[in-house]
Amino acid sequence: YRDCNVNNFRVMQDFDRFRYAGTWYAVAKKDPEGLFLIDNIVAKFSVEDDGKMTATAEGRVKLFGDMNICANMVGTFEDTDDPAKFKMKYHGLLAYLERGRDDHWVVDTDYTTYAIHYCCRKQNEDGTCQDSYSFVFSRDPSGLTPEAQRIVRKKQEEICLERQYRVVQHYGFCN
Ligand code: FEN
Repeated sequence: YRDCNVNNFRVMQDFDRFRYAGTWYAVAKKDPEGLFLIDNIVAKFSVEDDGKMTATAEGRVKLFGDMNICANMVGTFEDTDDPAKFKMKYHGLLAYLERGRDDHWVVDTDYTTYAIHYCCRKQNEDGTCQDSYSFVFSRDPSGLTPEAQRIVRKKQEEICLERQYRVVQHYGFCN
C-alpha cells in the first residue's frame, strides 16, 4: 500500500547538484492551482562559486486571454538538511510575472536522462498534498527512453500523482 503523506515521500538519495547542473527539458508536468508555465518549458540549473544552486526556466505563458509570451523565470535555492530538498525563491524577469517561494524536491534522477521534480504548496490536515506541481525532465527534448518512462511512472505513483500529468510540447516558441 501507498503512503500519500508528503513528509514520507522518498527523494533522491545523495543528490549531487553538480551532476544535476545543465539543461533539462520538461517533457511532462502536473499543474498547480492558478497560473503556470504552459509549454516549451526548459530549465537550466547551475552551481555558483559559493556552492549554491540556481536555475532559470523559460516557458510559454498566456497573458490577458490571447497574448502569448515566453516567460523568463529565475530561481535561487536554499539548502535544507536533506540534500535533495530545497526552498526555491523565484521571480520573472518581467515585473508582472509571478514570484514566490516554493519547495523544490528532486524525487529521482539518473542525471544523464531523466529527473522527477516535486513541489507541494499546500498540505491537507492529514499530510497529503492539496496543491502540488511536478515536472518530468529529460536531457533530450524529444522525450524519454522506455526504460526511463517505466521508472518515472513508478515514481509518479509513489508521490500519488499517477495519471495527473500532461505532455509538455516543444515547438520552439522560446527559441
Ligand atoms: C522550475 C525549476 C527551474 C527554476 C524555476 C522553476 C519554476 C518556475 C515557476 C514558474 C511560474 C511561472 C508563472 C508565470 C506567470 C521548477 C521549473 C524558477 C514556478 C506562474 C502569468 C500568466 C498570466 C498573467 C500573468 C502571469 O507569471 N504567468 O496574466
